[in-house]
Amino acid sequence: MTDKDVLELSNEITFLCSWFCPFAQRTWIALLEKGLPFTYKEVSLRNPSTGLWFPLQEKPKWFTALNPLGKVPVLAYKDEKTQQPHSVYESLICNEFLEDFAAAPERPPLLPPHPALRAKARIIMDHFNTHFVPLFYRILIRRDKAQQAEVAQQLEEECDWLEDNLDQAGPYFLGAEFSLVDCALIPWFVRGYVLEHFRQLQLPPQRCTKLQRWVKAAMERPSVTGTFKAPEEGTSYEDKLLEHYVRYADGSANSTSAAAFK
Ligand SMILES: N[C@@H](CCC(=O)N[C@@H](CS)C(=O)NCC(=O)O)C(=O)O
Repeated sequence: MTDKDVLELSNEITFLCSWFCPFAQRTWIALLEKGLPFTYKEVSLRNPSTGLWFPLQEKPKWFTALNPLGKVPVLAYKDEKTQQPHSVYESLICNEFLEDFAAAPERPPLLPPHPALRAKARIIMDHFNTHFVPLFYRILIRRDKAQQAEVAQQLEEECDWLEDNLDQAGPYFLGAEFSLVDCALIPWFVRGYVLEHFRQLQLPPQRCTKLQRWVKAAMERPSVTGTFKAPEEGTSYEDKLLEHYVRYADGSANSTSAAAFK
């Protein structure tokens, strides 16, 4: 991290990300789908010597100036006409911003045109955020086997909810076109093997056949595979992610997600 108090912004979007973060991955995928030029900037959220997450007051000022919550993702840029600096944070809001910002005929839309279908997309993303996401962390954080089994069942029930809301024909969540819903949900299925490794839980369950087809199709999308970047050259993304989640699974994670989803 730089000690400078201000991050110099340009007219091109600067994307603040941490390679392991599923929330930031949502926005990374949307950026790649839109084909927008952007500068990737890795933010180090954990102290490399202790492995512990930096508390808010120890994060660099340039970073908290762009997001007072001290979290990734952040999109920051200077308006071309006015030269006013802007920053946007919270992954789902970043993605909606990109949809508005890059609304041009040559950029693929990531929401359907019909207002009711756009609303449905938002209902699915909101439901996933408030139901599935906390359970993903909770099953890793819980130490007690009976509690883990209870959360596993809740996660499977959430998959049933997704299955019921998935388009019949697919292959993407809302149908033939890849959308913000795919961007918002797929990062947690990219991490499916993490739950299998630490909790022997296979998601989606066998019975969710549409969801399984969706995971496969979305995981083959270049915008999704384009985000599978290990932090160091020559290391495996999958192995590094497993290392990252050890701290949740052994109870030593001090991140805000670990605290929020206990
Ligand atoms: N609700 C936020 C969550 C973002 C988030 O929790 N990001 C994590 C990294 S995966 C973070 O920056 N954590 C910093 C911290 O907890 O100090 C969003 O959707 O963008």
